[in-house]
Amino acid sequence: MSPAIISRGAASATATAASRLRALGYDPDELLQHYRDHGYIILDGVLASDASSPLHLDSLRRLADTATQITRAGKWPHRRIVGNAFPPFTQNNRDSWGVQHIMNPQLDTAASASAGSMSSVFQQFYASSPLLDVASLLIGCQVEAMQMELFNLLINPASHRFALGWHRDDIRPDVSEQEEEQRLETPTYGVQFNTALWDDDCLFIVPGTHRRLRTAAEVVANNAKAPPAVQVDSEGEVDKTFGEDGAWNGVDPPNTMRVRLKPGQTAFYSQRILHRASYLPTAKRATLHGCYGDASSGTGAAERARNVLQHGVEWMRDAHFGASLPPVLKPMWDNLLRMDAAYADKKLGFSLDNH
Ligand SMILES: O=C(O)CCC(=O)C(=O)O
Repeated sequence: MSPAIISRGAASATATAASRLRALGYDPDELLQHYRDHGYIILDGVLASDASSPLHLDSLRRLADTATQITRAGKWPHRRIVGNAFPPFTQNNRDSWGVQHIMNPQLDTAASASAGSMSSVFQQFYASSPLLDVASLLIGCQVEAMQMELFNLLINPASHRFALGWHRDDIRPDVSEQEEEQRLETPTYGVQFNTALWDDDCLFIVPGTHRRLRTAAEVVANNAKAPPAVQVDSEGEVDKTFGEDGAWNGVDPPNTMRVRLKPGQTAFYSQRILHRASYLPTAKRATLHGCYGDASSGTGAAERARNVLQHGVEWMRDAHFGASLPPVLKPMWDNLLRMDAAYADKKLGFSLDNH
C-alpha cells in the first residue's frame, strides 16, 4: 500500500494535532514516518507526571487493580475470558484476560466506588493529550471528526496460560492473495494503542506487515491455531509451545518482534499489523487498550463497524453516558452512534474465529 493511502488527508487534518505534539516535545513527522513504515510506534509521556493527577501512573494502577478485582470476583460482566476473543462472555467463572468497557459509569456501581470516580478517570485518559493527538496524527483525521471506539484494560489471567494466535484484526487468515491485496488497499480508518501500567511484554508483531502481502511463512503463522488455555497448577510445569523468550517455536515468522513496554509507555499499532499475544498468570499485567476511528469521510464506518460492534457496545447508546463525557469526546460519541445506527442491525458477525 502506498504511504499516500495510509496518510489520506493527513497533511491538513493532522496539522493541529502535530502542532500540539510539537509543543509537547514530540517530532510528529518522525512518529508518522515510523508508523507508516513499520506499523507501530512506542512513546513515553502519555501519563501525567504530576503525582497528584488522576492520570498519574500510581492512580491508574490503583483503579486498574480495583477493576481487575471486581472482574475476577464476578461483579463486572464485561470481560474477556480465556479461550475466547469476543463476547458473549458468560457469568460462569472462567478466568479473565481483559476488563471491557472501562468508561462505562456502571463500573463505579460494580466497584461500590463513588459515582464517576473510576469511569470518569478512564474517560479523561481516553480524552487526554498527547494520546488523542497521536491518534489524530496517525489516522490523519481531526480530533472532532474521529469516533470514539473501544477502551478496555488487558490483565493477566489469574490461573491460566493463554495465547492469541497470529492475526490481523479484521482480515481473515484464509483470504486469497487477491482479496488480501484489495483489503490492504483500503485504509484502516483507525488505530489501536496499549499503555502499560506495569512491565508488559505480551504483544508480538511483525513490523511492516500492515502494508504488504504476507510472506509464505507469515501465511503459515497466521493460520496456525493458538494452543488452548491451560490451567497452571504446578509451578515446575514446562510449557513446550513457547520458549523462555516467549518465541512460539516453529511458528513465529522471521522478523517477529516482542513489544516490551515499561510502565507508562504506549505502543500505537495498526490493527492490520500481523500480531499475537501470550499471557501468563505469573506476570502481572494491567495495560490500557483502546482504539479510535476516522469518521471524517463517511467511508470509514464500513471498515470500522465490525471491528467495534462485535465487542458489544450497546451500552454506549445511553444518553447518561454521553452526558458524562469530557467535552472533547462528545462529537466523537455522536460519530460512534451514527456508525452504530447504520450498522447495528446488519449482523456483521466477528472479524475472526471466536477462540
Ligand atoms: O494483548 C494484546 O496486547 C493484544 C490483544 C490483541 O491482539 C487484540 O485485541 O487483537
